[in-house]
Amino acid sequence: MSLRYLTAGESHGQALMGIIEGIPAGIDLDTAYLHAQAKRRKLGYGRGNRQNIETDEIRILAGVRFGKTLGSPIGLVIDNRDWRSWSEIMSVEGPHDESVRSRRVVSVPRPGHADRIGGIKYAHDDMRNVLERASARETAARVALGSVARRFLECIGIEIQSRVVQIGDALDESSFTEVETATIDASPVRALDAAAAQRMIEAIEAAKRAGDTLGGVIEAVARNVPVGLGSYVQWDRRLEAEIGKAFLSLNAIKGVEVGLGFSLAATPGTRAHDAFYPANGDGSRTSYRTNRSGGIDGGMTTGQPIVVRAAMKPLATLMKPLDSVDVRTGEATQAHIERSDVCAVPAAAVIGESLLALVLAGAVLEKFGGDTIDEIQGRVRAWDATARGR
Ligand code: EPS
Repeated sequence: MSLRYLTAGESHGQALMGIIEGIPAGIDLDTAYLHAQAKRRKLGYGRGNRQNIETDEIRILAGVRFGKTLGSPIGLVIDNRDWRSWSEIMSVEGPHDESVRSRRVVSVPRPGHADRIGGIKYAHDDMRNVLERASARETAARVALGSVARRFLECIGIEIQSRVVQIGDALDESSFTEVETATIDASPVRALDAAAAQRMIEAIEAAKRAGDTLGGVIEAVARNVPVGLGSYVQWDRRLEAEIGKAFLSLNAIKGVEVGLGFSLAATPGTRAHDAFYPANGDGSRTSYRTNRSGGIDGGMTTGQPIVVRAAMKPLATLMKPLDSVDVRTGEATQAHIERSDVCAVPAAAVIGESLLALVLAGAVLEKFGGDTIDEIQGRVRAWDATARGR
């Protein structure tokens, strides 16, 4: 196992935590870098009030000394500022006052959320015990870990960006050309096309007025990825499988595609693949003119940009709630209303960057190994020269 990581923490608990092991020694890393990344996840039109409460500052508790990674596990903490309002309800030792136990109890599950099945599975009568961990607040920790992975990938020249392709039925049909990340971050919906952005904002406004929520499609791209990460030799080493798992692990994601993905199903073979052409001057023996595969063929990176899209369903917490059942009485009622976002698609896109970074960091370590960043940089350079000659 080259890279492993875990998160812990409840949405309104004291803090979120993450541990990542396998990051090589010798990488410059500080809290300012991580905080700059974490703040990007808070961007986006359609988020709720919670984003005004949290600062998502990341504390590095382990694995870094004098600004450099040690090669030991890196431990991170993000304090929940909202904990101040929840310290009794979410207390570890309490309740100190029995009346607290009944406060903010969730007994009516939200359709589409983890509430009902989580309550059955873990025998919780109060489904707050489920929603606190099922909450997408957890992604703050994943982005913290993903930002460590991103810092590692930067050291070998890999760059990762994201954008929003669709919110509700508002679609941005432009292609993901090279744009500064700051420009994309400046769009409240992470759309490249200004007219599409306006339509997305209007769609979110309309959903908000209707007590509704909206999903959409995100896209993450990794550029300058070495050829040959992943493998065809075993099912669980195919890079697309790893990417699919990572993206489907993100709250509310229901579909993932790489490259032209689902639309390839309706495309004839003569127009579905990326033909090879002779050298185009970058030192490689063959070149591409298209990237329909999204940078992966046979479970391995082709050296072209990796392009991943994921479909996010609308958030399950609705201000105009769906029909549900009170699990205490068995009676029909309306689902629980919890403060929430109208649309979190722009945030999901930023999180997608971290998910891709974590997958690629693992794949880089598997191919190039190494305990120090110097070793890995040397191997990547040597491999690049070898691969170009083939
Ligand atoms: C979330 C509900 C909202 C979101 C939260 C995810 O939180 P709250 O119930 O405190 O208003 O803001 O997302 C975050 C806090 C975050 O940092 O992304 C949910 O139920 O999943």
